[in-house]
Formats: sequence, structure tokens, C-alpha cells
Amino acid sequence: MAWQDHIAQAAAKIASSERLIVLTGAGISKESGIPTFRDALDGLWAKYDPTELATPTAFERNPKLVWDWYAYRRALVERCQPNPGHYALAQLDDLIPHCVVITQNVDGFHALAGSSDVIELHGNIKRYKCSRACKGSPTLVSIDQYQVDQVPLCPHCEGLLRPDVVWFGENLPQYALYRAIDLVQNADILLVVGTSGMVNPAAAIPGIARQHGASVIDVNPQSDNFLDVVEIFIQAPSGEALPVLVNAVRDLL
Ligand code: BV8
Repeated sequence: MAWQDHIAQAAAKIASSERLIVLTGAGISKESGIPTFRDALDGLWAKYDPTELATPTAFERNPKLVWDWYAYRRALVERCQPNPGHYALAQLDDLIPHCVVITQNVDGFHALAGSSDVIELHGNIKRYKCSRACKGSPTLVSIDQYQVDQVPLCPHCEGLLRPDVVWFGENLPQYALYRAIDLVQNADILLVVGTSGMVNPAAAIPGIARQHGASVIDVNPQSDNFLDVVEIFIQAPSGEALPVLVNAVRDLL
């Protein structure tokens, strides 16, 4: 069956949903030009494994290397835009009550595309914080001009600044995680888009939704990573499939 053959069934479920939750991963930003974590970053960063660089240990060992990696990724994010997949999800705000987007991504593209209720499980690459959390966690610091020749220091304690993202081995922001789990436990539909399901605890979300009676729909051009819990698998790039899906939902309302 072609992926289009699953749209009508998925649209009918979403159109009758009262508590739709969306979970997104790096795949939804792929068509914006942002490499996924499974993709090797290009050029000089290709030799680095993101799970090695996105850690407190890497930052302690070589703060400048980690800072430069994030500077490179932030510059890429700033050159790119949300794609039709992000905009389609934002249109669900007007069609379905209480549609919340839970994202693993740090690019801020869902809010930029107009989604009004976004939970950023892993932070945001455009925010910075004091690595010592000297004024509480997080001690956010704005950087006016973006320094690339050195790692900026906290204006309060002169500790190193770092991106406000969750590194491997770090806890997720408690409020974000608890709210996400609570919403998923009460959802009637979970729409999963562009995630490999490799990173915990986000990877547990589809299983939690299914356990609590939600129907799970997965949009991914490669494999279905949640075979045991997915009811409808739409094997397509999200930038193509989501606009078709949301238009089909709109036609049913
Ligand atoms: C934590 C921010 C408690 C930084 C990121 C069990 C339970 C709890 C923890 C663990 C556990 N087992 C292991 C752990 C530890 C670890 C973990 O999960 N490790 C993995 C590598 C095994 N988890 C943690 O450390 C988390 N913290 O649990 O705290 C704790 C504390 C101490 C000790 C233990 C536990 C913190 C995890 C957060 C890490 N930070 N990002 C940064 O970005 O630099 S995660 C990072 O990975 C990104 O956010 C990204 O989103 C994510 C990768 O996952 P995906 O989003 O799925 O992306 P991926 O590339 O994998 O897949 C892309 C998909 O898109 C593919 O399926 C592809 O087919 C698809 N695709 C491609 N093109 C398209 C598409 N889809 C749609 N359309 C397309 N066009």
C-alpha cells in the first residue's frame, strides 16, 4: 500500500480527536536542511559522534570544541526555515482543541512555524545558560553579539556559558517532562513524526500513550520504530505527508 492509502484512516482519527498530542524528532527538520542525529554532520564535524559531543564530559574536557560545534549548528539553524511539515502541524492548532507538540528538537522551528503550545524536552540551541547555574537552574544569559573566538563567560560569576540544551547523561527539564508524560497519558491520539526512538526517555512516550489507550500514528520515511504500538504507519517524509494529512483532517471538519 502507498502511504497515501493510510491518510484517510489517520485523518478520521485525528478529526475526531479531543486530546491530540504530537511527538517530533530530528526527522521533521530534515527537509529544512538540518541533518538528523543519525545523519553524519557534514564537513569538519562528520568525524564527531553527536552523542560524544553533546555531553557534560565533552564540555568539561574541551569547552571550546563543544562551543564551536554548537556555534556551527546554531548558524545552520539560523540559515534554515521551518518546512511544510512544521506549518501543517501549526495549522492543527485551529482544527483540533488542545493540540500540544512535544519535541526532542532544539531548533525552535515549531514555534517559528506558529505552533502555540510546544514542549521542548531537550532545550533550545538559541538559548544560553551559566554552566554553574549560579542564579538557579537554569541561569539564562542573553548574548548580544555572538562571540566565536572564545567561550563567553557568565556576567554574574564568570563561569563558562553553555547552550541551554539537555546533554546525554543530564536530566530533562522536570516541568517539561512531567507535563509531557501527563498529556500523553491522557491523549486519545499520539501523532509521532520523524524520530528514531533511540533517545530516552522521549523514546518511551509512544509506549506510554498506547498503554493508556491512545491510538498511535507514526510518520517516518524509513522504518517504523515503534512497531508494537503503532496503529497507522505513514511511510513518507513529513514535509510531504503532513500537509496532505492536515488537509484531509480539515475536509472532515
Ligand atoms: C536522561 C539536545 C536521566 C542536545 C539531545 C534509559 C532511560 C533513561 C536514559 C537512558 C536510557 N538509556 C540510555 C539513556 C541515556 C540517554 C540515551 O537515551 N542515550 C541513547 C543514545 C541510548 N538519555 C539521556 O541521557 C537523557 N537524559 O535520561 O536523564 C539520566 C541521567 C543520567 C544517567 C542516565 C539517565 C538525555 C537525552 C537528551 C540528549 N539530547 N538533544 C543536542 O541536540 O545537541 S537528544 C538528540 O537526539 C536530539 O534532540 C535528537 O532529537 C535526538 C535524536 O533522536 P531523533 O530526534 O529521533 O533523531 P534521529 O536522528 O535519531 O532520527 C531521525 C529520524 O527521522 C529517523 O527515524 C529517520 O528515519 C527520520 N527521518 C529522516 N528524514 C525524515 C524523517 N522523518 C520524517 N521526515 C523526514 N524527511
